[in-house]
Amino acid sequence: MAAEKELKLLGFWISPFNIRCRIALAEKELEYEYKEENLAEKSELLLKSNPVHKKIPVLLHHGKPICESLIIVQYIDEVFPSRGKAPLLPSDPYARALARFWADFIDKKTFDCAIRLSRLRKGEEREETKKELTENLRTLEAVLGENKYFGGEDFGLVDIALVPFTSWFYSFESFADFSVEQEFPKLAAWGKRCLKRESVAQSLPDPKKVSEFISSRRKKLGVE
Ligand code: GS8
Repeated sequence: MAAEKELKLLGFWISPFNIRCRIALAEKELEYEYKEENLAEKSELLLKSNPVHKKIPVLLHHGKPICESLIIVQYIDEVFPSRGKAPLLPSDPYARALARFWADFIDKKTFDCAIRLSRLRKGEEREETKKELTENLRTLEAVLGENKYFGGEDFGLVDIALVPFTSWFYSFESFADFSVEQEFPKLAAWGKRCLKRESVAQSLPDPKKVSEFISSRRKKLGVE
């Protein structure tokens, strides 16, 4: 299909934001060209496509750039509504608004907090950030409840927003001394359920590689 050949993703392997886009494209069974960026020396194409933030991921559709991972996932869902097993967003406007609210919460309250935590050494600030992260994960665990996925029976936007984070769970044990398995059994089980989907399994990096990457960054920052 011509439209599919016109999809190109600029990304970086470990980026949870990039992984979101890869999962959405895989859920829709779309073919695309993937270009791994060197973030220390960004390509002209990346700088031209995302001149505001100069960040990956960027999806190019017929050469037109779309930036910001959650916007990219929603764009893919809107442009290819009939592809894949089910839409990534529900049709009911209220349910859509809720999905967008929780995806935004994941960005602002979970990822941001985890990234900050990964840059801290042991001490008071680390304990406070860890507390903040665990409270936010507790909120998400309550939102998930007994559901299969965040939206109920169908895998969708909120799952895609959060699932790249599961490959960080292993690293928390080494740099933040806490076990997601023990503290958040529902989230841990949900993560394993998501991993059974081909789209997720083929997109998530090996948690040990993520841990090595985070550890080498911590060493560079002098916090390990
Ligand atoms: C975040 C993208 C981002 O942080 C999104 O797409 O959802 N809100 C955006 N991209 C990072 C890599 S992942 O840590 C990036 O491109 N960084 C390069 C830089 O800051 O120079």
